[in-house]
Amino acid sequence: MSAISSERIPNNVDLASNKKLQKALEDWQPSFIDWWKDMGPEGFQEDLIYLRTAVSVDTDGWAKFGHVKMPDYRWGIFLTPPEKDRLVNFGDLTGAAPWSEVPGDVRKELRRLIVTQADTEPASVEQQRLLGKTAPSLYDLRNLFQVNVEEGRHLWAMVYLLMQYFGRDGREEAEDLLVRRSGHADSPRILEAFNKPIDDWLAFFCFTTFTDRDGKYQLGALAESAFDPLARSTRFMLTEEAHHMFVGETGVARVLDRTVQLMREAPEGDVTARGGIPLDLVQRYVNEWFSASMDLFGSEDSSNSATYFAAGLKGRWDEGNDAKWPDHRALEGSYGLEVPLPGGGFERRDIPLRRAMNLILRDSYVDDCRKVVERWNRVLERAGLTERLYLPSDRFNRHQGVYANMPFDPHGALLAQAEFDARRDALLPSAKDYAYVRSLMKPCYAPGEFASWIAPPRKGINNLPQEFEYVRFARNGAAQ
Ligand code: BYC
Ligand code: FE
Ligand code: FE
Repeated sequence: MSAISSERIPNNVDLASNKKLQKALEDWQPSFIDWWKDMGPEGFQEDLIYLRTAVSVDTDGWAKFGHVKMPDYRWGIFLTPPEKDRLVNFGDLTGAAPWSEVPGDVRKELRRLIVTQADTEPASVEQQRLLGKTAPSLYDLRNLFQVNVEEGRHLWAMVYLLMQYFGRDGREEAEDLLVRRSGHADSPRILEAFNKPIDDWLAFFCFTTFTDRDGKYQLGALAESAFDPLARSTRFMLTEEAHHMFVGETGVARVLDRTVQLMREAPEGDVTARGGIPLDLVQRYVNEWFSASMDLFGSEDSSNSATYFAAGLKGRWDEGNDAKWPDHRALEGSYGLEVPLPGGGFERRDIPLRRAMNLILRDSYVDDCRKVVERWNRVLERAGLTERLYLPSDRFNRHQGVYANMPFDPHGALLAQAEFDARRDALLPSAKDYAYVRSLMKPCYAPGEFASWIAPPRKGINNLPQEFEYVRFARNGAAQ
């Protein structure tokens, strides 16, 4: 095992002079590497991947490109530079100085938020570990691995906080993060969406569009935290998140591009006859991953969220924007919501604002998702099609919150269970859909070539051409 150094672990947290932290990370690092080799991308650990590595937080340091083996990727620890005279800008502590240590009275809550955030990062790597075997191109293969190593770095970012600020129980949590497994019957990941399989690339693109975007909003809320190291750590993570969402959004757009092309070539024909993915199937995947990601915001009416907000742990998206949030304490006012009654029908509930913080954060997220769908629809519009994609209602297919486990249709109308069951396969991906999409998932590893079901990207990575060798296989013929 190599010792921790800034060469091995690029950092701006002065690791070299912090012996205790260094020791804790040195003890944890081999477990991380074992986990990565076991649960990271299967079959590509020896190959050279054209990756972007962050070696500092400066504009010219956070995106160094070069071919590296994934286990040699330098998972660094970075906080954005401290903001001079920063003040807490929401909750009971509005106007107070932020903390550089964890206060005893919110230690448990803070640890829990950090552990929950941390848990999603390795979970997503586990979910995606087999996708390399069916990559539609070297460009896509490289993007998958870029996302995977960065999620690994996000785990390091949270483990740093646990070890530096939470002592022994922080170290125990760090160990447990490498023990839980996505989808495991006895030891699953914490949040539901991170236990769902991602078995094909359409699911991967929907996940990176919708679930990584939950990451953006949760990280944005934590970036407001009164706990300054958490705020600065999540702020830097957000810079990497943009690429993950880019991979998702452009991935789906390229699927649409290809489908539209096939529809034009044979207007009467069925795109599946020519290896394309039909629009209604894409919609069902959108329905699945959008609704699963909505669940990640927790309940619409949540005393946890009120506690987090009041204590200064977790703010709103863009909390610093006074025009958008004139009242940073949010002690007054309420959020009206139509809540289903046990005996049938709905009642309007006025949720006190602080208890509605999950919902308020989720609204910012949904606005963002809507813009993505509008951009996807432009592909259809430009092709002269009348079909459009849409986001299902916030009531559809929910497993958390006030609409959980009720048979709503995508417009938000409550159906009889039997009717929902009869329509289910038109609303959510069916066994047949999965089988079809899987039948398309054949690897396409020749530089510059793309699988039948997806159009090439407009541009390569880092201004390189599409046919660049984004992955250099250690052995001819690649994945074993
Ligand atoms: N699944 O008041 P409630 C990312 C639990 S993604 C399972 O409704 P709360 C990434 C909840 O824990 C961003 N359980 O919710 C993306 C609670 O349990 P207890 C991840 C759930 O606590 C892609 C109970 O239900 N970051 O980074 O206000 C790739 C009632 O709680 C779920 C974070 O989530 C669920 N979906 O909010 C890689 C930020 N939802 O207390 C990475 C940190 C709720 O009854 N986490 N529960 O045992 C949080 O802020 C909050 O924990 C949540 C839940 C927003 C998730
Ligand atoms: Fe992440
Ligand atoms: Fe991400």
